[in-house]
Amino acid sequence: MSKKDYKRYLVTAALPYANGPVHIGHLAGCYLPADVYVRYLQATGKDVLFICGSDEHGVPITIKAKKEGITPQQVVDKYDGIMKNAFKDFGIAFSYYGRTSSETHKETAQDFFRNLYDKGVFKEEITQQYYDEEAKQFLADRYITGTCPRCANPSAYGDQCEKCGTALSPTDLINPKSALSGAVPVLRETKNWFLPMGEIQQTESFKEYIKRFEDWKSNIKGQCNSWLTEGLQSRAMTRDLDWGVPVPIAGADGKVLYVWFDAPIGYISATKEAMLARGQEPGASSTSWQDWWKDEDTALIHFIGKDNIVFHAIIFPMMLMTHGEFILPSNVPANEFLNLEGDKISTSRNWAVWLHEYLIDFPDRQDELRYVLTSIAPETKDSEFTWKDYQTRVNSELVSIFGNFVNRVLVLCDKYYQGIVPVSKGTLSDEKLQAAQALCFKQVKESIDNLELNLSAIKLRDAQAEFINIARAGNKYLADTEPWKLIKTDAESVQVILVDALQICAKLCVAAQPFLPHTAQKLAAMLNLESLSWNLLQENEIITANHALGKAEILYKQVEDEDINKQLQRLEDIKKANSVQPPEVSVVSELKPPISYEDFDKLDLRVGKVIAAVKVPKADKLLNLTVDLGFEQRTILSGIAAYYQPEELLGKLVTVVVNLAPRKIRGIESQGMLLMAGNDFNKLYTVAPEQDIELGSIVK
Ligand code: B3M
Ligand code: ZN
Repeated sequence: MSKKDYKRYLVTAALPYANGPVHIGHLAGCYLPADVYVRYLQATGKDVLFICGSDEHGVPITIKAKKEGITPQQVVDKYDGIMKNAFKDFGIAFSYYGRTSSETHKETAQDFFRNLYDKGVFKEEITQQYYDEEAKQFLADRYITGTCPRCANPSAYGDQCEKCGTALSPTDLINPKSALSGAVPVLRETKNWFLPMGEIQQTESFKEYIKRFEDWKSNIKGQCNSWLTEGLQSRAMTRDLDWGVPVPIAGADGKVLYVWFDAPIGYISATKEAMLARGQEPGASSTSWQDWWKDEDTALIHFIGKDNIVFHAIIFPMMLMTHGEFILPSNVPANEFLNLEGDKISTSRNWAVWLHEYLIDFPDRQDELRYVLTSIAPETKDSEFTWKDYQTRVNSELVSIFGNFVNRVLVLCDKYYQGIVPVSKGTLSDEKLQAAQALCFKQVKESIDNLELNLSAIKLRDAQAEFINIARAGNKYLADTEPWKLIKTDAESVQVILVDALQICAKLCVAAQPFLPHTAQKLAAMLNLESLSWNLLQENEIITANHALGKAEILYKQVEDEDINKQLQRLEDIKKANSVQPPEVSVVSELKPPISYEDFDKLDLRVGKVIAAVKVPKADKLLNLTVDLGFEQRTILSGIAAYYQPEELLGKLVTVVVNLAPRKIRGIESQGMLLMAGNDFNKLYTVAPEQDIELGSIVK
């Protein structure tokens, strides 16, 4: 970030679409890093507001509603609750979680739009859009399906073909159809309001703003620079749709704000609501929402996933900038994607670990998942979650290092001192013990320094690794000094060692807060600590003599093989279910012009049987078939290698055009042609009589 010390920190996490539950990819990519960072800022005594909420507009929600046969409002009501609870369960401690369907949001977004409109920022443009005359509405890109011009996939969408990945415009589709009514849509003129991003890109204030990218993560810089180099295009900030915030100007009936115009304003409206709620708390300080959004002493930090980069790093700042009263983001930490067991996480394919389901199988083990997800956070590149790795990290790091260290210290203190912290004499008797102590302190101090550094640079993976290093140093200290043996010969030194170890436990408790908030609470109770201020990390003595410790408890349970096998089995079942492909929607190809009976009668069609089949070398489409026609055997080359393995054809009855002039292909003479049924891009099937009849029979 450009400035070191801000007066306050406004941290936002992308508003998730309220059309599905939350999975580990969401958590790892955005909400967990935001939460870790916020908890760190709070522990250091910073004034922080952590804002999120449900994004309740946009086409995906209307599509979900159609699919489930309910209204968009019912969809968002359902998922808003589910998402909110999942976040809460995992300790994602938003100061406020709003909804973009709220009245405050509608007003805020409309005011914002009107402000830009009055300033003449938008360009009005008339464009041609598909319109469904039966459903009487314009169609969003996602509402138009048709055949992909690239790969002939018959169910491509107006914005993208999911089969070949090509980005499309609705007018690229062959045989476009409305997903609402099935009708063939017609092009109609419509007026919309565009943000002239190309022009804004040229302004001095924008050029000044993008200097900030220099300090940001390289994925942001990379994506933004490639957009900027290509030159930005104007983008419509209004849409012809009936679900969203109505466009608040005359002549815009039936139009709503573009979801990416209204959603980021959701951060502002949620801040307003948060301040309203805070103002009603007894004895609350009177912070206004404007302090958070309009004072240069506020750091505005947007945590997002990489698919949201351009909206947060370019479009929203352009909106804020043209409005003029708002601060611009100080940082936009974007993460890459998390994969699951070798495959992309996908809601539609149910390829995910859902947060609410995880908690059913692993009750009260939120911190274990938080820990693993931070360890593998996709901070600089895509990363992967596997259950095996989950098990290894929990068992060998949380259980064996951190949990084990804390437990040994507390159990020994209970055993030797009945849980009352002894007076430490401060010096160890023997040189070897002194060396172990010095080494431990050195390692702990280094780790704490790095931890702080990494946290403020938002390198949370490294920071968490430093946290574990503190426990590792503590563990080593115990292993090197063996207080359980020493107690018989040198009880005074044992007091020193265990008091040292207790200070390390207390530091771990403080340092655990951002990453493992549930553990930190538990441990604070075990150590009977009241304050967990981050400053304590720099203190030599956090726990003083005669302090009464709480009851020791096991922090983490071992993850057993059967725990993860169950999860792997579940994924295996999903994979199986997914591999059963639903039948593809077929398109009726255009009919050919009529022919006379005489023309048809010229064809000589006969029943034959495939008696040999081999691939044609270096021709991946061709099979070389020997077909028995009863009266003779023929060699026929057929372009069906993509649909049949040679051996599948052996013994099959087929229909052959026997009077087609022979043709040489790849040096082999093909003496006829097989009839096949189907669409080339899908699957072709042989055509045969329904009974095993005499070879050479006429087909007519
Ligand atoms: N709802 C996209 C998403 O959930 C979008 C983010 C809005 S942030 C203002 O990935
Ligand atoms: Zn395609």
